[in-house]
Amino acid sequence: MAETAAKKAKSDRKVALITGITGQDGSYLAELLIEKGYTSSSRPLSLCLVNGFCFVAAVQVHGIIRRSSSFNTGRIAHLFANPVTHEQNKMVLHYGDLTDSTNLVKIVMEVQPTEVYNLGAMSHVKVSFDMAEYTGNVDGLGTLRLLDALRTSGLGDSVRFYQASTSELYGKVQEIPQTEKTPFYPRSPYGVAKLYGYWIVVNYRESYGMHCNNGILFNHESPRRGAFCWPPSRLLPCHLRLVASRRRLHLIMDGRNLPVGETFVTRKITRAVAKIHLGQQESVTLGNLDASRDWGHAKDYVEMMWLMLQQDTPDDFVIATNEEHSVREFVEASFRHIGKEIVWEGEGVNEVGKEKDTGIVRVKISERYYRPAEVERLLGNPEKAKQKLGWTPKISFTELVTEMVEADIKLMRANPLA
Ligand code: NDP
Ligand code: GDR
Repeated sequence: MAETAAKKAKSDRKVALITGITGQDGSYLAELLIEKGYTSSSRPLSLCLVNGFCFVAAVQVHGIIRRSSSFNTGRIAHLFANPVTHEQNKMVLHYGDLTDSTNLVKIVMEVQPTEVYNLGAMSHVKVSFDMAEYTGNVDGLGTLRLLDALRTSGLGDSVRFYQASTSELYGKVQEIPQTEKTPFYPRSPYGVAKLYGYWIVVNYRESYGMHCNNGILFNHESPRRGAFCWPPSRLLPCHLRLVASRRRLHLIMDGRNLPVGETFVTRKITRAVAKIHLGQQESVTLGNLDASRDWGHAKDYVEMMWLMLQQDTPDDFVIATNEEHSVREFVEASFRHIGKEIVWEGEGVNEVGKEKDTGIVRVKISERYYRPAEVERLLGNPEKAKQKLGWTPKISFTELVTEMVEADIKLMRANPLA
């Protein structure tokens, strides 16, 4: 009987390990999992009675963070500030890196996770053209390293694995909307690295019977979407130089001039809208306005990651809203929120700026933000996830834009240098 209780206790253990916990999705996922621990009982650590034996059902979230010369834990700092999370050891952080196999083995041996969420990645598509090898190493081989650490540590039979796959796998349009069956045609080193990640996950599922899942997530955003934050020192390997010219910052790498602070387009737009609204910025410069994306909210999408790992059978799922908007439409919706009308003046022409008091804003277009190869359209059909996981996104496009613009206005008002 003691053995049964011990077995049951082990199977009731819910110990999650998250790579990329400091990122947008990692932070929302950590919150969600900690919350789940609370909801299973009125107390975070629940006492369960099985076959007359009493044991503690451990619900814990572990995260892997990278050592960096400046703090990179801003998105999860509030979880430390929460005494329940902190004092009761509900969230534990480990230094590690997806490029370091021995460290990954050490962490999984120590943590003995029951669920692993592999969200760690060099996640910027345009940057992946500049850091192609590194991106392949982290996003592609990193996935293999983590899977293999779990298998060689003897956790292959018990652990459930979530891989952060991406709509970037579809790349060049083969079919609209994209489903789990649409052929892949990645268009960037990032997409190609993630393609390796996708297939190695399928391979470990088929070869070793591991509970490995791919979430093919379409773009999802939030006020926590990655943005340039001063100082950018952690972006600067020693062979890069940071120089200031004409009051702009540039990175000089291999003699090439890179703009500092690559950020994702939605957050770039909402930050600019906030700054323009507060009179802190004159204009915004963007790249390809015609690209279109299926944008959802990160909070909705992390719930699905968890749902995938609660299924008996592992599988791959498209997660999307099935609604498509161009970058131009995102810009329009954002400026509409602050009551500004946009004049699209001569795309490719750079001499534009804000016309004060007219309520009109003009947007600069620069080739600097174009990619060597573009993904023109992404629109996902999440029917399978709806049917099998009972999942539907709750936050609409307009609500997403509103939340992001409002959050950035609040942020910039409090700290114009943010
Ligand atoms: P972010 O860029 O916000 O976060 C990436 C995370 O990965 C950060 O915590 C970062 O750490 C960590 N990381 C980077 N390099 C390494 C490394 N070498 N070893 C360990 N960790 C590393 O991404 P998101 O939260 O937006 O996305 C999460 C995952 O989902 C990523 O894999 C992304 O490619 C994928 N994805 C994202 C989509 C989206 O629209 N957001 C859509 C589809 C897939 P640090 O803070 O130190 O930089
Ligand atoms: P994406 O997101 O490449 O889809 O990858 P991003 O927001 O960077 O670009 C979306 C589209 O907007 C166009 N664009 C610009 N993009 C940026 N970053 N900056 C600009 O100024 C700009 N102007 C126009 C781009 O060309 C592109 O077509 C995101 C990441 O989160 C990936 O990790 C994830 O896998 C995919 O979404 C799904």
